Amino acid sequence: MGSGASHESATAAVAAGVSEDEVAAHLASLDKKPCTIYYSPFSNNSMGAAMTATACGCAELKLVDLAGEQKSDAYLAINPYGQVPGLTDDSNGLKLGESHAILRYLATQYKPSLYPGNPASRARIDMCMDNFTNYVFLKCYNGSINCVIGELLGLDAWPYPADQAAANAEFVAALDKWAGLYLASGPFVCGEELTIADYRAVGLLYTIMQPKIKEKTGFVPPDNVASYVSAVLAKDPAAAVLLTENTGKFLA
Ligand SMILES: N[C@@H](CCC(=O)N[C@@H](CS)C(=O)NCC(=O)O)C(=O)O
Repeated sequence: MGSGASHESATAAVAAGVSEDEVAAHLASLDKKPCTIYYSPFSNNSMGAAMTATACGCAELKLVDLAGEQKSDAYLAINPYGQVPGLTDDSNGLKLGESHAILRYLATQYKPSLYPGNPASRARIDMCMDNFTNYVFLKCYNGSINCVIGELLGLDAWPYPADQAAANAEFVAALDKWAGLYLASGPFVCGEELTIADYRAVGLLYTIMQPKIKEKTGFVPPDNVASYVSAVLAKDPAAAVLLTENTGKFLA
C-alpha cells in the first residue's frame, strides 16, 4: 500500500517495522483515498463502517438512497444483496458487503490496532460483534427502536409493538446481558483502546439515546450504556461528528 515502503497491507507494513502513524500519514497525503464506503445515515450497520473507515483514514463516504439505489445494477455489483454498507477498494479491486467483513477488512488492511492481537484476541472481538448483532441489534426490528425509525421514514415495516413497556423491558434485558459481558471492565469493549467492536456497537447505542426514541416509546437506555457511548465519542471526535450529523439530526 506504500507508506515509504511497498507493502500489501498495513498489517504487513507494521509487521515489517512501519508505524501506524506512518501508514496514516501516507493515507492522509493521498489526493484520492483508495476505498469508498457506501452508507445511509439511517443504517447503523453502515454507520459502523463509515466510522471505522474514517478512523482508518482510507475512504471517501458515499450516500446510498435506500429508496431503491441499493438495488440498482451498479450497486448490486458492489454488494449482491443490495444492502448498505458496501465497500470498494481501488487499490486491489475488492468489492465487499457485510458490515462485519468490512470492519475486519478495513482494520486489517489500513489500521491493524483496531483489530489487535492474536487469534484468540480477535476471536473475542468477533464474538462480541456477532453477539451484538444477533442479540441486541436484531432485537430492534420488533421492539423499541425501529418502530420510531420506520415512522419517521414513512415505512410500515416495523409497527409499534402492542405492549411497548414489555418491548422496552426486553430490549433493556438484551442490552444488560451484552453490556455485562463486554462493558464491565472498559472503558471500551476490549479494554483501554477502541477496536472494531466499538465501531460496530456505538452507532445503535447512540441511536437509542436520542430524544425522539424516548419521546415516542418511553425507552430509557441503561446508565452504563450511556456512559460507554460518551466514552467512545470522547475518544474519537470524528465518530462523534458522523453520528451527530447523521443519526443525531434525524432523531433530534
Ligand atoms: N448483514 C448485513 C445487513 C445489512 C442491512 O440490513 N442493511 C440495511 C440497512 S441497516 C439495508 O441496506 N436495507 C435496505 C434493503 O435491505 O433494501 C450487514 O451486516 O451488512
